[in-house]
Order: sequence, then C-alpha cells, then structure tokens
Amino acid sequence: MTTAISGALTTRLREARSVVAFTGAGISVESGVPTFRGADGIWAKLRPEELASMDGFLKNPSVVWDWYAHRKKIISAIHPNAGHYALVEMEKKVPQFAVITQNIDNLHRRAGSKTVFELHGNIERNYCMKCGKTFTDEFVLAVAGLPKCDSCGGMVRPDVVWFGEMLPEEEWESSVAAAEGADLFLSIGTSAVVYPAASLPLLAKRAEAYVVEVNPEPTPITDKMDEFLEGPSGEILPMLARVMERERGGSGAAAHS
Ligand code: BJW
Ligand code: ZN
Repeated sequence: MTTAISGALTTRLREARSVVAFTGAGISVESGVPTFRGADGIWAKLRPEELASMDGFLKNPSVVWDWYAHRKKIISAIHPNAGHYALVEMEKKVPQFAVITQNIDNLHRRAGSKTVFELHGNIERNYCMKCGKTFTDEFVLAVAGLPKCDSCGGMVRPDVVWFGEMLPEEEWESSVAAAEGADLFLSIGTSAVVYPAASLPLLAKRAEAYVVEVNPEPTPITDKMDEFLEGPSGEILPMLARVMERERGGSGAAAHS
C-alpha cells in the first residue's frame, strides 16, 4: 500500500488556493453504503438499466420504488465518516474549496461541507414527473403503493440522475469551472467510468492542476494522475487534512481571501 505523501503533494497542501475534492461511492463505504461496481457492489446483483433508468422505472415503477425506499432507509440511518469530516477540515483552510460529488447520500452536507455540487442528485429529495412539485421522504415513504402527486396525480420519482439523463446544468457548469480552476484536484473513491462526471479529473489535469487519486484499487484514470494514494479514503483523507493543518498552521480560509 502506497500512502506516503510526497514532497510535491505536501507543497500543494500548503500552497494551493483552490482545491477540489471529487467523490464517488467509495468515500461512503466506511459509513456503510455499498458501492455500485465490483464484487460486493449493487450492480453485481441488480441490473443498472432496470433500476437506474427512466425505461426501467416506467416498466416497473414498484420494483424501482422498493429499491429506493430501501436505500433511503439505509442512508437516513448512517453517518458521515472520517473521510467526509477530513474534507470539512480542509475547506476551512483553503480560500476556495469545492466538493463535487457523484453521491446522492447527502453525507458531505451532513458532515458540514459548505460548497457541494451534486452531479447525480440527492436521494432525500423527490419530485412529480408531471408538474415538478417536490416531496419529502416523509410523504413518499408513508404511502402504501406508488407515490402520486397530491396536486396533479403525476408519478413521483426520486431526484437522482439516471442513465441517459442530463446532469443538473448549474451543478455541472460550476463543477467544470471548479475543476478547471483547481490547483489541487483529489479524485476520491470513484471507479471513474461514468461520464460526463469521469471527465472532471482529466479536465483538471489538462488545466494544470496537480491531480491525486485516492482509492484502494487502480481505475482507468490512474495512469493519468500525478499521484495515486492507495487505500481507503477514511484513512488517507485524515492524513492529508493533518498535513494541511501542519503546513498551514492556524491560518483559515478567511485569512487568505
Ligand atoms: C473506495 C473504498 C474506500 C471502495 N475508500 N474508495 C458509452 C461510453 C461513454 C458514456 C456512455 C456510454 N453509454 C452511455 C454513456 C453515458 C452514461 C455512462 O457514462 N455510461 C457508462 C457507465 C458506460 N452516462 C449517463 O447516462 C449520464 N448522463 C449523460 O451522459 O447525459 C448525456 C446524455 C443524455 C441523453 C443521451 C445521451 C447522453 C448520467 C449518469 C447517471 C449515473 N447515475 C448513477 C445512479 C444514480 C442514482 C442512484 O444511485 O440510484 O450514479 S449510476 C452510479 O454510478 C451512480 C454513481 O454516482 C455513478 C458512479 O459510480 P462511482 O461513484 O464511481 O461508484 P463505483 O461503485 O463505480 O466505484 C466505487 C469506487 O470506490 C471503486 O473504485 C472502489 O475501488 C472504491 N472504494 N472502498 C475509497 N473505503
Ligand atoms: Zn404534480
């Protein structure tokens, strides 16, 4: 396992004015959320196109709703882990810091991260497919059978991005701008196979950010990274936050801006 932090990364942790943390399902593993791909992943047992697509939903809305209701219950019962909290600490130290997440579990906000761009939505929100009215989990989980809009009778769905759907425009544009403006870009706990999200580390690299991947396994982008820190994010991110703290001392983001 290679978890030594190089001199080059230490310099960035001390001097970077703009840092981006790009996260995927791996950062939530230590909170108890399963990943999508791999031997223990969700897709090892279930077919993505049947559950995470509009076609799948329209063909079998109750199966898809059962799956989301199950995940909503798991996610509401778990907590952010040391990896999420390390990013909150880093945000306090850097003039510009953004979390760009593919995760829908809301754990970054629950940990206390302030600037969070959610590329694939948020499982805690729901909306009517016909009129757009939004609904709480309390509403959708209390219904026996399929949740229907109480204004127009339309089908209600979770506010997540399925395959074949566009990413939310504002979140995407802010993410591209953050990636292109980053001095240090951390790609954390993502298999980097789902586009367009997976293009962000490469955009950052092209814009001359120092790009570091944190993952127990290599991914298709590992060879293009400046550094690969092999291991769980719940161990590696607190190490990075400690180096940042040591290198920057007590100076918070406000002191730099
Ligand atoms: C740890 C760890 C620890 C483990 N610590 N790490 C062919 C080529 C290219 C693109 C396409 C194509 N065909 C179709 C497309 C487009 C498609 C796509 O990319 N498909 C590829 C899979 C082939 N993309 C889309 O459809 C997107 N929209 C789009 O492109 O719009 C334009 C368009 C519109 C219309 C027509 C055509 C184009 C939308 C993508 C939406 C993705 N949605 C999901 C589901 C969200 C809702 C839900 O959760 O129910 O988002 S899929 C799923 O994958 C989820 C995730 O956010 C996403 C990424 O997964 P992630 O986070 O990387 O997780 P894993 O499981 O893959 O990896 C976990 C990693 O953690 C691993 O590396 C582990 O090693 C690591 N790990 N323990 C740190 N302790
Ligand atoms: Zn409606």
